[in-house]
Amino acid sequence: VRPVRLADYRPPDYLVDTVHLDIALDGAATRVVATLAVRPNPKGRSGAALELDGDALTFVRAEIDGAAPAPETYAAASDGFTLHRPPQRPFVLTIETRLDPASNTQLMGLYRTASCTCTQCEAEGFRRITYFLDRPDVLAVYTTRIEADKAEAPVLLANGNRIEAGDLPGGRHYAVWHDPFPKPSYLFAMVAGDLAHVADEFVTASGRRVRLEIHVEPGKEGRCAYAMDALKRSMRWDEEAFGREYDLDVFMIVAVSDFNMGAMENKGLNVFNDKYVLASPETATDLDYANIEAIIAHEYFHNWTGNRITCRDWFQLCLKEGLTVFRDQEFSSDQRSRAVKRIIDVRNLRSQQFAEDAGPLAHPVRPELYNEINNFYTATVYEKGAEVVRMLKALIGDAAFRAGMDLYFRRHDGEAVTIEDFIACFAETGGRDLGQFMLWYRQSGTPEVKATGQWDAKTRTYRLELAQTIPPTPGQPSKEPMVIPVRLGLVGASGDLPLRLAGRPFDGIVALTEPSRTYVFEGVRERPVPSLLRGFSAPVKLVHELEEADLLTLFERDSDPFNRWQAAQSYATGLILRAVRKPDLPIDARFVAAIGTFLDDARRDPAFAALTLTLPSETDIAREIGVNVDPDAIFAGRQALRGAIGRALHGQLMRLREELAGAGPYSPDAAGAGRRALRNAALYLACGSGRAEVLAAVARQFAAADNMTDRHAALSILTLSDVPEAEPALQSFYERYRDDPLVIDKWLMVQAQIPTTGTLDRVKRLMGHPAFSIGNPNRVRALIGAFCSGNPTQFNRADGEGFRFLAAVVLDIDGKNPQLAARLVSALRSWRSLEPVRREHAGAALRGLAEAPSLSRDVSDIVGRALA
Ligand code: BAL
Ligand code: ZN
Repeated sequence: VRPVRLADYRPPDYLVDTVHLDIALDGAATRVVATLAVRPNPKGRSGAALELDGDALTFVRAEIDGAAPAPETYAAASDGFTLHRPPQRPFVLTIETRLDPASNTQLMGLYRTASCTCTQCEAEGFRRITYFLDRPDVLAVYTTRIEADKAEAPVLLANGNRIEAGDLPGGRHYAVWHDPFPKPSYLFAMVAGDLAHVADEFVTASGRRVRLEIHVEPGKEGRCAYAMDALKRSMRWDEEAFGREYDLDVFMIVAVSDFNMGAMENKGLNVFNDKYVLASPETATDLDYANIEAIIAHEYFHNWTGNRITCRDWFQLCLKEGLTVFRDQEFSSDQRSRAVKRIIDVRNLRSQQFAEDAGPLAHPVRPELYNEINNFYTATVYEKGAEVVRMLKALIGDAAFRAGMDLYFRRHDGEAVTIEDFIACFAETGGRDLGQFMLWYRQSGTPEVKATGQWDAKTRTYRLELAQTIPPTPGQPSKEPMVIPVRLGLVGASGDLPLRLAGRPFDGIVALTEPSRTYVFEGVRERPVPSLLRGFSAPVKLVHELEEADLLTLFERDSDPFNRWQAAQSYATGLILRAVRKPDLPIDARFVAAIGTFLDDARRDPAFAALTLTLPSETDIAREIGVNVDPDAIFAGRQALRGAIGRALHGQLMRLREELAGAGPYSPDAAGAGRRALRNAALYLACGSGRAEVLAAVARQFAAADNMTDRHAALSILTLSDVPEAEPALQSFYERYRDDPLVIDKWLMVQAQIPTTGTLDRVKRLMGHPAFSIGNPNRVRALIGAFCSGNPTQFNRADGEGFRFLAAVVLDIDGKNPQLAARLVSALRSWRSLEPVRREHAGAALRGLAEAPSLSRDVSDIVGRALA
């Protein structure tokens, strides 16, 4: 396969102004007639052939301006349609193709899911529906006519506004939709099926009435209320925070049960994985609710950042994704707690993106080359992409950032643009050169910032040296220094010290632009503890020389909540690392005592306290160790800390849990979720004591819970603790929710994560369970994804069985759904950091995959890069 390179970008030779699609659903003989108004692009090559993309298409016929072209003037194959010498004037090209949505197991293009026939086009699925210039810089106005059997598909939806509908002979009917906003083909969508819906209305700031509809499988209408509420809050927020109004008469969401991604922002017709729409207290956890809120917002926000202004080419994916993640993070911060949201996002960034950036799959936020674009919907493009926008805002300030966004919307509305276009807006409003800042888009790898500080009592100065290094990554052996915003303060005996830097009051942030630099803070009257990278102001690894006593100072006194949390995490990480290296040493009692003191005050901010009580994960510790990782030793080290806390503090933890017991019915709001999170974090730690009365309390919570958050937390504690109470709980959970696939996913997931040797056999057994289906991405991710990415000791078994299992499953799935298969392989992205025996097994599994015949481009790309 020839890679696609950013450097090779050329404007299209032809443009398409309008697209009329006539889609007649008829089982395996579904007919698509596309009528395209084509014209030569003045910026393209004059006289060039018109080469339309296609993928697995069955060609029926073509017409140019209403007449059949001579056979020698064109070529039609399943993977493309070429017009050798197209007219050098505007012309109308009509092409008919035939499809069978039911046999489309890739879930790209037009496919069947339980309740409907639907589409997924991003990134390159439109070419599986009809031949097209399937690239984001070809923007057209779409009119879509859908025809189907009325009984089978009473609901017919497409982008835009519905302009016509009616009955047809033979029990059929049709609808015509028109989207006035020019869009790239990846934003096309249609849905036809037997769907129920809930409707609402939103009045925009300028008084436009917008009809809101959420379409779901009949019977699921009662689970849409939270998604609808989140949608309305998102619409209001985007008006208030960014001045962005919605622009069509209707905004629709369709929830489907077979979906490769979380959701898709098609213009006016978002298609969602049902997991991120449907919720009720009995079936969804607080985390599910928070995810629904964030993803509903994310897809809605794409209407401006992605749809109205889109990407010139797929290398610019972060232009819409990084920015839109930033926007949804800000939304959730405003709706909930900013500090808590930041900690959750940084935890996720470190566990996903830092891991990606440290291994063979590392790539820049804006890659310069790809074999398969589907493999670049990554934590780096999304999450690091969002961090880059956050740094931009920190560097130029809130007002210039908002002005830059306004300018971006004004200048580029209706266009397909690049990161350079985006950044130019902020260079203008911020009045500064952002050339060095662009390195954040070009250089991969997590920069390391080393901090060394010295207080001079005589001169009352504190010298802080910051030095940056960026590790080599695939294709980038050496790096240039980046611009790194470091928010910081100095903490003294009674909190933050007032500071001066270079004779002026210090505004709290420095921008490190050189390999290293020393800052001399003046007027520092006592020995301070530096609080660096407050709010996690840059996606870097901070290396400092703080001792445990300093960490305790920050934990207790830092004005920055992120760094209070970070201090506790760093302390706990150090203790676990020590326990991994010297399992016989007792756990440091000072930390346990500090946690005890913290518990006394934990009620003040339960959500924050819950995060503080959440120990660093096994993957966090593995990342910290970096080389020769032994997941069993890490598990044991982490358990040692959990056990020490549980044994010392179980009484206090259980009392806190009692005091926080809910009053009144379940509500998914942030305050209620925070209380439940703290209660369950306390229960998990207390259970580390192994005491019978704690275990009994977990079992009672499982049985008596009035909401899924508490029931699921209890089940998870039981299964993770490998106690006899786990089996009956699993059994009863299954009986209770057997007809609810999204809840059964939780049942599959907790079992896949049991950290004991029988789990691989259990996972294999569950693959034969009637609740499991290898064709459904949610089921596969819940069972196989959770095992491979969420069970470090059992996936990374020293005998290599976990890796061999993954390879076999990937081969099986690859024949049906390459995108899903490729996602699973990325569980091996850190394989080189394992200790030699496991590393050898993991490498062998990857090499076995590489040698398999007829591997998809998706899987062979990941495997090839992982082995390179
Ligand atoms: N554009 C793919 C799904 C999302 O990021 O919204
Ligand atoms: Zn997105």
